Amino acid sequence: MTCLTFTAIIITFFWLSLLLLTTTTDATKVSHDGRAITIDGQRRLIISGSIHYPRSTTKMWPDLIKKAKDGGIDAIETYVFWNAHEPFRRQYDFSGNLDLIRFIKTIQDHGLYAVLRIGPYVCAEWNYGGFPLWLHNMQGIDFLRTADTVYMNEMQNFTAMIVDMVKQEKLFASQGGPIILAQVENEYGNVMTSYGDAAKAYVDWCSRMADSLNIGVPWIMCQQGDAPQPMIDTCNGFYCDQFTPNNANSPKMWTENWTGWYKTWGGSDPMRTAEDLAYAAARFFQLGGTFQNYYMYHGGTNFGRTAGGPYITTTYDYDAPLNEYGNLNQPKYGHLKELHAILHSMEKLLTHGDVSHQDMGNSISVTVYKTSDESGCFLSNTNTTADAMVNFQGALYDVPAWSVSILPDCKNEAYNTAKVNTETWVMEKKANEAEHEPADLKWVWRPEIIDDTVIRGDGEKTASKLMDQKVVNDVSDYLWYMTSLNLDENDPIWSEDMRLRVNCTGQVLHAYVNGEYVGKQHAKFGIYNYVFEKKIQLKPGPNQITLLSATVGFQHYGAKFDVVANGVSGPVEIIGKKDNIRVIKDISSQKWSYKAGLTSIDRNNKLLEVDSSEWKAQELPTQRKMTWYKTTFKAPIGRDPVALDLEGLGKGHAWVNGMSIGRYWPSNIAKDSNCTDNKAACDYRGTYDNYKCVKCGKPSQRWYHVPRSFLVDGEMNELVLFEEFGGNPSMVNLQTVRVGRTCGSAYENKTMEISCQGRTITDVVFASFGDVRGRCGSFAKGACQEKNDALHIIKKECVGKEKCVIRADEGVFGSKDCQGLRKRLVAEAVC
Ligand SMILES: *[C@@H]1O[C@H](CO)[C@@H](O)[C@H](O)[C@H]1NC(C)=O
Ligand SMILES: *[C@@H]1O[C@H](CO)[C@@H](O)[C@H](O)[C@H]1NC(C)=O
Ligand SMILES: *[C@@H]1O[C@H](CO)[C@@H](O)[C@H](O)[C@H]1NC(C)=O
Ligand SMILES: *[C@@H]1O[C@H](CO)[C@@H](O)[C@H](O)[C@H]1NC(C)=O
Ligand SMILES: *[C@@H]1O[C@H](CO)[C@@H](O)[C@H](O)[C@H]1NC(C)=O
Ligand SMILES: CC(=O)N[C@H]1CO[C@H](CO)[C@@H](O)[C@@H]1O
Repeated sequence: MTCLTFTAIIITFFWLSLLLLTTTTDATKVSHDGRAITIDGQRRLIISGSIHYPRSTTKMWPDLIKKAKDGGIDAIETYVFWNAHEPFRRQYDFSGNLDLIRFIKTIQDHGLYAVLRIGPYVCAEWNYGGFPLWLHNMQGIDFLRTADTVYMNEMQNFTAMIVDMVKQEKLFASQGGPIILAQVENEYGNVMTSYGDAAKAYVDWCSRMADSLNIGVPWIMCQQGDAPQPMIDTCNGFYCDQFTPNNANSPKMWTENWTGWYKTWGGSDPMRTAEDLAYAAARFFQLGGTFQNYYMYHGGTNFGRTAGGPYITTTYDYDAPLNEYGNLNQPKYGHLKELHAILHSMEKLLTHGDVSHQDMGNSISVTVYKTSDESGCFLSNTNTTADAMVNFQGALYDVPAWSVSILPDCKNEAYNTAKVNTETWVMEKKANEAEHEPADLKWVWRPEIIDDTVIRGDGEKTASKLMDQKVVNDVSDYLWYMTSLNLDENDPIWSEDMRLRVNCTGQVLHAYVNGEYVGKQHAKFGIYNYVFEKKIQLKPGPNQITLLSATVGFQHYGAKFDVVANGVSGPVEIIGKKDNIRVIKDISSQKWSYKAGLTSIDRNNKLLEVDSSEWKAQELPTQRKMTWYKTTFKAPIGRDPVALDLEGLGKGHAWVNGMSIGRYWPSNIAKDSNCTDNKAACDYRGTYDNYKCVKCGKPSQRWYHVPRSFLVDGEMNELVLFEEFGGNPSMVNLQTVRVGRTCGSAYENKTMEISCQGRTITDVVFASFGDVRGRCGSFAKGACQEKNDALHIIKKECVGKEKCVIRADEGVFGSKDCQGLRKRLVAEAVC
């Protein structure tokens, strides 16, 4: 061996080992045992939060993810939205807020893990559950989500393509990326019995197909009690403490912890208290859970036509820890942040410790986690009304009803889910300081051109039957159904009293006869079929009958939801009445012609240019149907998020600088019998459901988020509205959303923080230390009170500052008449 070769070998060896070293150190090995997900062999306690990338903007992503990280979140979970990425078969869109790779890289840049729920059926209150409509319309397809070869081929094609894209960017943990888990299908277990034997074959196929994609990290299937190995079955729900996975080797994982609930048009505003959400999470970890995901951590906005339902609103706020605008939803955010810090501090114990449960009666139970060198305890009180003093290992602990106390050392209470030590922010909407709105908004208008449809009945295609809106129209919410009815006075239905009756499964129907508007009707949320019936005037000879059906999001959930009818399903009938006898003529199978969409919207719901001469400034109409309105405005000064107040309008769609901010429908008022005006007023105790704490009596949605990135500072911005029902734009205005008041709260010996999101505290209007009653906005001193002037102390400490922190210290405030009452320091400040 010569020296030269020897050196060459050494050098080669050096480079080779360097190469090996870089590839091996980058890769993370994700696996699991029956206790937890393991990362590089270590069991981990993982708290995850859902943020769906298309429900915000690329500009918002870094801030949302950073806030999630600061809130103690370890992983960001998202679905992948098939119909957004492949709107037309094999034509893909990953631009703007659909840039999935950029979203995952943003998560990676913040040092968080990612959970990729590919589905590609996603539910998610998303239009058609994420399925593209072309899939439904493919030749030879029967049902989606079952062992149907046409469907399975397409599903595999999309799933494999997403996996390939992600692999190419090395984003799976096995490649050094942030993705630790992936999901195939979604809550199929809830509906599978409706698909018969094919269902089991489909689940097995999903599992094999996913497994064959070799992603190097575990796959999960949520709500799938029979998930085949190696798929991990996981739980979704408001509570998952009682859940047991289907395999001893699968950890207890909660993939959807509903932080609140979604809102529907005509529905009320759902709220879930911070105390109850923290209770659900703490109970889950008390009873052996090690992976939990908040659905949603940031809900965001259903821009464009992405809302499903039917009837899901444009806002998808979800009462999540980060609100629709990206602001902290306090106290929920802060109260959970504290919980996360304590759970993380107990990671080793919760993932390795021996567990013992002790039932102490009257719904009190104690759980001890113990390793050779430490122990940690949970004291829970699941009684819905009775607070308890729990005598545990010689000490007394105050555990309120429906709460969990965590004692990381089994001695000191570090956290109780019902004792909130985080401030409550009351958000306010502020007028646009850049101009005097609404007076400064100069509107122009133009009618939607409808003569061709309502007078002439001109369509783009014809059929001798009524067609489903999914089949004809995937370009907008609107489909025109037009037919000509020839009548003579000898026709059996000819009479003084003739009516048009239409069976509908679309959400809204407008009817015209011979160019005259007959009326409209819409269904209520949860009711998919309704009958439209109105008196009409017909004439001898041809009569033009025109129906306009409008959808408000396609169904996204339920067994075989994909074939639920949408549109004028029929029959369409003319009813005549002679001598009190009704004669019915079914005109469903006449020749109908169809026209989809509106004149100036393209197939992606984008606005087309309209000649400026078509817009009129004179005689601005109000309460006029099918009307376009346009105005320009100056962007509100500053960086606070912007909301568009659409009070006064009926129903329609809004665009800012050509970008859709979604459907609007402020005339739809929330009617509900189970109302609580204020979240603080709603009792956190007892099992939560989506009817429990709701706000009613107002428009379901009056304000619409206009992302800052849609606006141009210092220049005029354009707002365009398509008003379908008729409304009055004179009250429309822009506002900014920010903290208006804050109410600090801290139990004895905890610290109270009040802050104004970067602005200064201008006044303190209430302060007390004792058993304070009421809630933020209406506090009152209790029977037990402070001795010293709390208001004075806090004013001195806080006014003029951005933030102040004060300990609820008996030594500072003093107290009288408290005999064992639970004391807290409370202050209400104005920003
Ligand atoms: C998806 O189908 C197309 C043909 O329509 C094919 O070219 C492509 O390779 C398929 N992609 C995957 C990932 O299977
Ligand atoms: C809750 O506590 C009350 C009062 O102590 C008691 O009457 C009730 O039975 C308890 N409920 C449960 C489910 O333990
Ligand atoms: C029309 O709708 C009504 C109400 O949903 C229903 O009772 C009736 O059966 C429907 N008619 C047909 C022919 O579907
Ligand atoms: C009120 O709440 C109950 C359940 O608590 C629910 O069954 C009912 O439908 C709700 N009423 C309305 C109008 O939503
Ligand atoms: C607060 O701290 C004081 C002094 O350490 C102690 O005497 C008191 O019991 C504590 N109160 C509570 C509710 O923990
Ligand atoms: C079974 C069930 O209700 N699943 C729901 C879980 O929450 C998501 C998001 O709210 C819904 O899409 C599912 O329908």
